[in-house]
Amino acid sequence: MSAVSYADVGGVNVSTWHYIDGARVPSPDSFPVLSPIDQREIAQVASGTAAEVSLAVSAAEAAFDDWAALGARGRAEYLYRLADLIDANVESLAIVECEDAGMMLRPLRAYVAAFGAVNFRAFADMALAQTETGWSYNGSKVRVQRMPAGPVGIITSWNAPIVISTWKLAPALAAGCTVVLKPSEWAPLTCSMIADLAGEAGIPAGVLNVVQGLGREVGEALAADERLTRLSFTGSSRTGRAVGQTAANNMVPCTIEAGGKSPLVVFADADLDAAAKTAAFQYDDAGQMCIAGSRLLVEESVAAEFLTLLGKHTDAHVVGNPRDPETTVPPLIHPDHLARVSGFVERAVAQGDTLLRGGRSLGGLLYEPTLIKPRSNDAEIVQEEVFGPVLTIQTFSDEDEAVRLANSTRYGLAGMVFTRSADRAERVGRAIRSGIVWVNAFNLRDASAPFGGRGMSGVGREGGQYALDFYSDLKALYIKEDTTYED
Ligand code: TXE
Repeated sequence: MSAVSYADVGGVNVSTWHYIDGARVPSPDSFPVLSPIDQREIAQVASGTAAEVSLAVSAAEAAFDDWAALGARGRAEYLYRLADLIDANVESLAIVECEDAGMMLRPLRAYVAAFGAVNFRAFADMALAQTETGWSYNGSKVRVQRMPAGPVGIITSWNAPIVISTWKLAPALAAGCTVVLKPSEWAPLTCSMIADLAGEAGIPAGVLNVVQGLGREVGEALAADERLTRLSFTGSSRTGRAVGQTAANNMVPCTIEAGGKSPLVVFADADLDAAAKTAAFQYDDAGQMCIAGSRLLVEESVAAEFLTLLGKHTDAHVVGNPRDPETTVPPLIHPDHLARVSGFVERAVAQGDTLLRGGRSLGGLLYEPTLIKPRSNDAEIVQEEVFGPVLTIQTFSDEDEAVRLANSTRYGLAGMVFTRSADRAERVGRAIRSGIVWVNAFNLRDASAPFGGRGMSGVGREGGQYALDFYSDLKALYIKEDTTYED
């Protein structure tokens, strides 16, 4: 690979080598990173192999005992410093995430990039607040202890790299684990910046390692490394399955966060304008959100009115360059992904679904906000995750049918319900089978709450104590209270 170990991305220098044992490490080969904005090559990034993965896992293994021994208080000092450094570098992180992942610069600057800091502070605080429980049992004291699990592997996706990587890194590090992170090859650059900030925060060498490269090479080697004690994955259901199988082979607990096909259910008694506004918001980030409510389910009696309101809010979207503050629908991540998204729409039309709006590429990787009325609930466009600015709309006649449709896919990450009835909110909120339900809201995220899905949406829960427990081994320690031992 080239001797140049950094790329100039929008005026920000980003290291393109791996970060292993506190140092930058090259590989013989590299892969190109294209900006979704104009498909220009913005970096050549070190393309790792099993050799670099092995080096990184060795470093994480060697660093583990000292990091674990620091305790929650000692680790929190480092994590707070890292959070402060992320805050101090929000502008650079925002610029690079915009160029690299095509995410909108305005929200990145305003709050999205800062989520990295929010995550490190929140999980450091939660780890500090943990207390050991204990009680007397049969002449002994039993105590439940949390032991950091060991070195862990984290594999992340291209959408929202800062938010998703720190959402996993923060609880792992706060719990006392050391980490090898493999970012997505389609948007690997801000994870590299976070590694540098971790170094600047003084986090000891080997505690946080980043190996860049392709899924088939680095992802597979990382998942298969038997020295890892946990695997945490965000990406497609298909890869999630493969990672889960490898984890099962090694008897390693894993969390898999694999997107969804979440319902957004609108009852006739809802604030229809608010519901339509939230429905149109699902086109934000070009629909590349795992929690997107991409299936609109609307009570028949208000469907016409809802469609008009949805049209009004969709008209307000600006499809364009994510650097432009007015843009709300940025480009899709990659030409392959554009082909995938438009393929879904073309097949839907060919199979007899009705295109109500959009359905065209707008040049580059831009794609129109698209609305489809499927011919049946079995249609591919209803059942499969598109991960683009494509929504379907279906109607229902009563609450039972709404719940049946809401629960009719293999996924189960999120659900949204719009109603003014508190009783219905309770009933339908409970009946929707998914990891999260928002009533009259969308994307409220408390770091203390569980996050994750069922079925093809994944395995396990992230967030709060659930994440800290995942990265810990629970131990029941019995110590006899009476010290006079019999023999
Ligand atoms: O996912 P992949 P991609 C969905 C969405 C999208 C589709 C494909 O529908 O269109 O997934 O996205 C690494 N062993 N979501 O291609 O391939 C890979 O390098 C180990 C949902 O990005 O699953 C990357 O780092 N690792 C979603 C990560 O896995 C492997 C987020 C995810 O890649 C590997 C993104 C292998 N064999 C996409 N192959 C969400 N849940 O939010 C690849 N990887």
